[in-house]
Amino acid sequence: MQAAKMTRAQYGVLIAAMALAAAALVWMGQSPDPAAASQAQPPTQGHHAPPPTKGSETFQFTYPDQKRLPAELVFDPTPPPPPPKDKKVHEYTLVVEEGVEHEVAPGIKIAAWTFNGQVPGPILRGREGDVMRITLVNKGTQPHTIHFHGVHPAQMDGVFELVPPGGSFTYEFVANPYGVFPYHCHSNPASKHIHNGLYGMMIIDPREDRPPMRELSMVMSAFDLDRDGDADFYAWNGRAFQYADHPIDLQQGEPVRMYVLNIFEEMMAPHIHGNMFQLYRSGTSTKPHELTDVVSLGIAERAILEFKYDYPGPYMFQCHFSEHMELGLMGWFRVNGTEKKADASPAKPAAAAGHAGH
Ligand SMILES: [Cu+2]
Repeated sequence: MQAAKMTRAQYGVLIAAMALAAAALVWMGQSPDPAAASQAQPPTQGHHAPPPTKGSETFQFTYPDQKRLPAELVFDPTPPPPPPKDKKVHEYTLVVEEGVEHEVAPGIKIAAWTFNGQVPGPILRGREGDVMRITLVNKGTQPHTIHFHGVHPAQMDGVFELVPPGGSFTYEFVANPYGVFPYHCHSNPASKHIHNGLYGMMIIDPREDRPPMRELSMVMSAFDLDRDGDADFYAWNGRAFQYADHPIDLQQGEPVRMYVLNIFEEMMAPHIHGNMFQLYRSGTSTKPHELTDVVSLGIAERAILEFKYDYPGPYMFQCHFSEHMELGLMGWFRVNGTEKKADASPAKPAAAAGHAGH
């Protein structure tokens, strides 16, 4: 589907089609029938036209009662803290399951393949020079693996040693170098295993901690529900618009460190509004490479963004590819003033309607 060229009316058709497709997916446990989806009719609502997408201020400020993702489903963007320096072994267990219900947008549920029941998988954290010991338990019906980025022996690379259904395998390596890394299943076809949800972020801290800050981690991905090669939803941390429905509260002047990873097979361009950030490409340096407000990340690329807001108010953070933003890759920082506990909920703009994302 060429969602980029859609009118609002067509977007309504898309949502209806996706709802039907997702229902079929859940019921049948297999790919939905595109023919059935194409017969779906747009929802008949009280409005004369379907609401604009959540990527626009019009939606955010004009349709406050629009269906939102339940708060309990929101992916906590706070990574685990840096590990204590005397802890030399960092152990995790990742359980793979198939057919886990995952709500990618309000009411749109897919049968995901998951690490520990979630998309993306858990945020793993260790320290340079320490041992990472990660056990994969395969509760699925087909072989799975974990492939980590970073330096490690070939037999820990998660490509050749397929873990059979009912089996387990422990990956162990010395974390090297420090930085931000993806991990994902590498079982064939990897495109299917990754797309279905088997991916996550690993943070390796330098021996000397980075300066303490409020930390956020964000995995950028997308979901192509009918597998027609064109993604239907894009997301920060696995659910479209979740931080639009539930903004992230920050404090004026509070230093923030955001770990960002693009795991999808398109270019992404994370961008924060009303601010600039210090960019640490791949997180492999403690000295910033650049002061900017947007960075392009190809597939599997990642970065650390450090910033603080000088002024209170609502600020969008988004992927600068407009289609990605309009289909879910946007959210809000609600920057609270330090002087008094100001109500920083998004004020209704007088003339900003429709002027989103720039
Ligand atoms: Cu797999």
